Amino acid sequence: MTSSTPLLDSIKSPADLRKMKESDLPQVAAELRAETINAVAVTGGHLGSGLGVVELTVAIHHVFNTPNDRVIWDVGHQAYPHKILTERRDRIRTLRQGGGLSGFTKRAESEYDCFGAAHSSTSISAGLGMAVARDLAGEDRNIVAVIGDGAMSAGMAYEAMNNAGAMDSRLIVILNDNEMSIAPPVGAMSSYLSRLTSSNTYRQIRELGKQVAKHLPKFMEKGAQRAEEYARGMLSGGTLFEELGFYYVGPIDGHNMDQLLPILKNVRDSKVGPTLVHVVTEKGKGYVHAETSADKYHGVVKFDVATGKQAKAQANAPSYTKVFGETLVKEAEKDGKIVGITAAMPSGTGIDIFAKAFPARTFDVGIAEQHGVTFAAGLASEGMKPMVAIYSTFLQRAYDQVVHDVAIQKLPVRFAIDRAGLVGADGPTHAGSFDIAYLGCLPNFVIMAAADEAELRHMVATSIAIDDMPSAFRFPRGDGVGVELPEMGTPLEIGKGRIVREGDKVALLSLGTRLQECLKAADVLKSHGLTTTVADARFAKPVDTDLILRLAREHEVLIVVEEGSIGGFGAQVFQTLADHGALDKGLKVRSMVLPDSFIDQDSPAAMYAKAGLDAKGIVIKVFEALGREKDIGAVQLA
Ligand SMILES: Cc1ncc(C[n+]2csc(CCOP(=O)(O)OP(=O)(O)O)c2C)c(N)n1
Repeated sequence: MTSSTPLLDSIKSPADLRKMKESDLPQVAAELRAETINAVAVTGGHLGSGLGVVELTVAIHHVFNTPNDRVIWDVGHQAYPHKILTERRDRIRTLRQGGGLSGFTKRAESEYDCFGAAHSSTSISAGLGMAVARDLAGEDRNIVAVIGDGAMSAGMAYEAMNNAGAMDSRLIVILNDNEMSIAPPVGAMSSYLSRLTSSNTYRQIRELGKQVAKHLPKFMEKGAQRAEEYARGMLSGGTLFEELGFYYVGPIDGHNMDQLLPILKNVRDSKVGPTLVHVVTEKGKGYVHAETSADKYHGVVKFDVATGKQAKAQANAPSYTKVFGETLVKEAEKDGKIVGITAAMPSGTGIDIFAKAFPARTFDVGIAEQHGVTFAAGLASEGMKPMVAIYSTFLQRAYDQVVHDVAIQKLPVRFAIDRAGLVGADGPTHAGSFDIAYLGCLPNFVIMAAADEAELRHMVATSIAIDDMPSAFRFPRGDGVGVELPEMGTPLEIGKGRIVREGDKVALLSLGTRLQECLKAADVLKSHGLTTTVADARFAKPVDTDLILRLAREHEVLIVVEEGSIGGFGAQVFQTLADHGALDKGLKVRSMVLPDSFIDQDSPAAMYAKAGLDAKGIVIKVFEALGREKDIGAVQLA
């Protein structure tokens, strides 16, 4: 029965939810779903994943004693309903905004977020660590890891299950199976889960859901363990998980409280070793526009709740991602050896564009960055030309594969590094801050950064042409600057930068898309009587030694600008200057990099301003280097 007073209003924390009658929980779920939709309509963000776990979220917080019981949300992008129930409803419309709630789970934000995430497939490992810590401390609490079927395609999840099964530690893993990653999931594991859920036994449990609910509590009186065995016996399957040492329960309907509540209670009380509850949900559940969209509204910008229409920002230029995808198609039309690889991010990386043109030459390996890189190395070892299209932040996960399988063997794997630099609303977990530093220190690597979309086109061509060692080119999230695109890219001379504007007092050496800000800064400096050379380094490795030394020789001040962490291009330039004695002659040299801190989510402009990596910041840096601090107040740029 539904009541007309919003029940959600009476829930300040999960403790209130736990006092409620089970029969009220479907209404709580309905209100929570509406609140999630209304909030994301104004903030944008991940929607479909959260809508799919609304009932599960309510059931978990009702059955488990959070925050003492630990609940870990894998990736954390589905945790908006969890945030609403855990004392953050009043701030839910600040999601992903500057100063607001993170779009993922974050330890610093709430005691209910016991583990921070955003990169996938970490929850079982973290949960096992917590379970072992509990056991060593002689404590008694439940540890619940909720992981999606997409996240289950990553090796780390299996490493964790393998370890958990052997340790027999008490850990509950809830597999949230919605048959979707961002794109439809891929791989044998995904087919295995489909077989489990489409088997007769699953159809049977759907019909028998009510009966299970009636029976299980009664069994519990006799012994919770027996009840579990009953459910398990009825729903034979999950052999793979059982072989790994997990006690498998399911599959159950994740939108049906009559199934969720008794089974979660039994699992909570049965105190057996590691348990996997296989819950079947629908991504985007309960919001028709999400349910009927191809990606189930995985990620959305602001939208109109009634029509589901998303607010499209007016773009002045194609996105870098699109330019990359289209350029790769053009190159692949000429060269049959080019293949494209993505780790579960076909649309995010532009590989979907390539896949349309060359389906047989496209490989989505699942959320498996490590495998993806070594798979590419294998392809390269046989003479293919693999292009690994990947976000800077996710390539971090495959670092040893880059070093050991690619660089040491000097295999010509190409890396198209998207989302290089600050990314705005997704915050520090998704910022591409470190790739220049972590690749720049490796021998046998060519590393480029595109200053605009035409440069990107040339860099794709350059990396295809480099066939005797690995290469990478980085480019940011978002739209290009609107320059004219050449029909085809032309391979660049390796290790050579270019002068974009000539001056004689100040030199700005830029790597990547901060070039536009350097040009703006040069205009301002000119109005202060400082003529400025602006150079685009193009290559972070090998650096253009001649260019660097010339800039040092012919200017009083040299500022190196990049959108990356310390230890990146600036460090290479300093090393070059030092090794050639160019620092001994009074040159005023400064580097501008991202601050040595993790910058919280905000608008990109605000993040750049905070990092000082905009035109204003560059001008200030020049004045400081020249000892003209008194001029800083007159800098007019926003
Ligand atoms: C290591 C890593 N690679 C890629 C991603 C990008 N990503 C975010 S969510 C997601 C899909 C996750 O699918 P699933 O676990 O099934 O959750 P669902 O969104 O379907 O609820 C991907 C690929 C990521 N977060 N982490």
